[in-house]
Amino acid sequence: MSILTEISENLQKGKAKIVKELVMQAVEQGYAPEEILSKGLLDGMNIIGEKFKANEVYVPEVLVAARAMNVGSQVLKPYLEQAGVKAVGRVCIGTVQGDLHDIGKNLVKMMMEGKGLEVIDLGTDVAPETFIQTAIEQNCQIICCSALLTTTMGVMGEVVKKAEEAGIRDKVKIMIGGAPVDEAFCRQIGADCYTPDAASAADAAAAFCAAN
Ligand code: B1M
Repeated sequence: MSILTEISENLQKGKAKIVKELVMQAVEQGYAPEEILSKGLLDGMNIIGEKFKANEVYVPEVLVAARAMNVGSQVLKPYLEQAGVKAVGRVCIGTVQGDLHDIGKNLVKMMMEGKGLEVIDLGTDVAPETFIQTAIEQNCQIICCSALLTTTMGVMGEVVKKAEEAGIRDKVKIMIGGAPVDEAFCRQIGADCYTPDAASAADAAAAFCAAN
């Protein structure tokens, strides 16, 4: 069994300590950090997601797998960052109000930092006003919103509205993402950019900051 498969399987079992050790070993063996992330950690998390959907596993199993995912991601973080260049811009990121899912948001943050962006992490359950206030006070070029629930994705539209009301809409880009979100929704709420995954979000943000 390859070490990436071992990472995936141990993540699914929620074995955070073993996942941490295996990720370190994979780095030492010369696997690219992006490959460890996608074929090890993300693969395991996707399988858990499918099992959760099919009621084959329940919230506690998902939680321990998520913790193992975060522990493994933390090990990879400096290696992903090594590929980055000096800060090309500043963004704030958060999971929108009512939504506590933060694994995808943390990955986006990590990838953006890997691209040399300074990222202010507002955490989860972030009110639209907090995104706007942070963007103004911290002079952010981009507000990044993540949502995983169909019941919370609408909050992203509120962020766009509040940015308009605060008079910063022409100064700050609004990027959105998360499983229930797509390009059509992005256009519908008047946000600037939808990307389907963390890597393309980081590319889009870095490109925007470099051009402005
Ligand atoms: Co939740 N959950 N969950 N959950 N959970 C989902 C999202 C769900 C699809 C599961 C299902 O039913 N099949 C479902 C939503 C259904 C819907 O809305 N249509 C769901 C539900 C219903 C719930 C609860 C309501 C369950 C309950 O209590 N009855 C509850 C809600 C709590 C709340 O938020 N208020 C809940 C709770 C939880 C846990 C706490 C147990 C846990 C979260 C732990 C944590 O995040 N710390 C959890 C998990 C882990 C999931 C699943 C299994 C996995 C989500 C995940 O982390 N995926 C998920 C099922 C699934 O997705 N298959 C599910 C991995 C992550 C890397 O992907 O976040 O999509 P994702 O990020 C991707 C892209 O979307 C993108 O980049 C990442 C990859 O590169 N991306 C962006 C994300 N943000 C971006 C921003 C960008 C750009 C790209 O630009 C700014």
